[in-house]
Amino acid sequence: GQSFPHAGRRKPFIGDLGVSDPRHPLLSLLEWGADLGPIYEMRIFRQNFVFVSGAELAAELCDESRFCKALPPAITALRHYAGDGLFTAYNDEPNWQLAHELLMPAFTKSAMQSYHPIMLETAAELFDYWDRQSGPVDVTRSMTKLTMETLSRAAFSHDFGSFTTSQPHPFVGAMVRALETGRRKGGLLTAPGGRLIGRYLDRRNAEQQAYVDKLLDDLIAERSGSDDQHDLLGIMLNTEHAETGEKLSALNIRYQILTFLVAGHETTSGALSFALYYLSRNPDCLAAAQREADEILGDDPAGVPTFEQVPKFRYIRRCLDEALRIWPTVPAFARSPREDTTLGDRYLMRPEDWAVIVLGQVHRDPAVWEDPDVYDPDRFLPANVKQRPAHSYKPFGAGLRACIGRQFALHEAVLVLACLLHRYDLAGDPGYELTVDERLTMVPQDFEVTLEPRRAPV
Ligand code: MNH
Repeated sequence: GQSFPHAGRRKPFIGDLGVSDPRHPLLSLLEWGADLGPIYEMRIFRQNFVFVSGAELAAELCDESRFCKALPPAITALRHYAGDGLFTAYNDEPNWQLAHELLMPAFTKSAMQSYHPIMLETAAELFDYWDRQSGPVDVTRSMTKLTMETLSRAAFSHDFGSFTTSQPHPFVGAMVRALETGRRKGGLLTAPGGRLIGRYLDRRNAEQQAYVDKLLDDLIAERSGSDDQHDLLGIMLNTEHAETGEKLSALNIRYQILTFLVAGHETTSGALSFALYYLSRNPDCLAAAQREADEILGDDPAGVPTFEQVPKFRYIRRCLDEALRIWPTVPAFARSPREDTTLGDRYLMRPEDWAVIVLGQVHRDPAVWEDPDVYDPDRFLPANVKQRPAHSYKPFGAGLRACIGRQFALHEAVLVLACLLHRYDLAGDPGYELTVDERLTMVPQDFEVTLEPRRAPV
């Protein structure tokens, strides 16, 4: 007997379909659900979606003893591409446990040591690329080239040549289009005829997907038989489970690589881009971040941090944390109860139910965040973090199924911001109004900065 707040009049048959712009489902949700919190529902055809936007209910859903990851239609639709890879696997699928155990060591803080030189080299290539351009640079496009290169080099030692061509590598386009199809299919699954349209979309997309799959399968085949473990692919090919001796199959390795590429590049690119947007709008924060970069990196504008120095950019890290608060680039994740339970002492949930945590709303819940729309990196000073309730900030998800690439993303993003701010002064176009592009993740759209070298090389 629970009833959920709901806006406006629900239409017969299509339900709330009209309020959700299929090109921007999450962005239209942020608007539509703005005043409905902390829990509300949307019905699209026969499917009920329950959304949680309040920090208190979100914290309850993050309690791992009562709830676990759920895979709503938008994610199950991706299984066509990513199968039982880490992100799209069901909690009880054996390959999740196996891959999680084999790959955790490759994503620890100390494992970042081996990716550190790759991250530095890729950042240097981006700066060279910028130095050869004239005029303002498109921030998101640049950052996406950077994160795509870093990830493909760290994951399977492949260079897509992003900085030597003006166009992105065809693989990137094909991959993004394939996944875009998946996302659209996810929105259709509950519609009458949705499965049919979904199959049509898959057929139309089959060629793109075959190209992506073949490129990855060839890469995997090339490397099997060799015992080198210098990248993620090497680790996946050559590690076996300590007790059972099991290894990942070639097909599952392809799913994992595609997962890392997708989960790992646009997300980090968006985080970097939003941070640069807010820095360009907040001169005091920009000055403080540059001061920190200069203190640690010294006089040489081309100075780079050692591995051990990266965690010392405390202020720059806070700038990033705050950007991910206002614009979490993975905008939502879903949770299901392990057993029948009552959420918020009111809403009965069964294991087949799920609720979507809308991070963009939870991260701006006025009960937790003062002036939630104001960019203020000092919210992440340790003393302030300690005062907030647990689970009020979850850009990397929760529990066992939280982001495995968190350290990777943070190490890369802090390192790149530090080098960038040390090397350039940046100015955004004062007339630019932030528009957010919703792809698989959220990124700023058409945001440009003008870069000026800060001083002559020594
Ligand atoms: Mn990442 C899961 C956010 C960078 C690989 N990631 C998640 C989840 C969130 C998330 C949220 C949980 C989703 C859910 O519960 O359904 N990830 C991010 C953000 C960034 C990010 C905001 C960057 C900023 N992620 C990365 C990088 C990689 C990566 C970089 C890989 C190198 N993420 C993953 C994988 C999972 C995941 C793999 C699934 C983990 C699992 O379920 O076991």
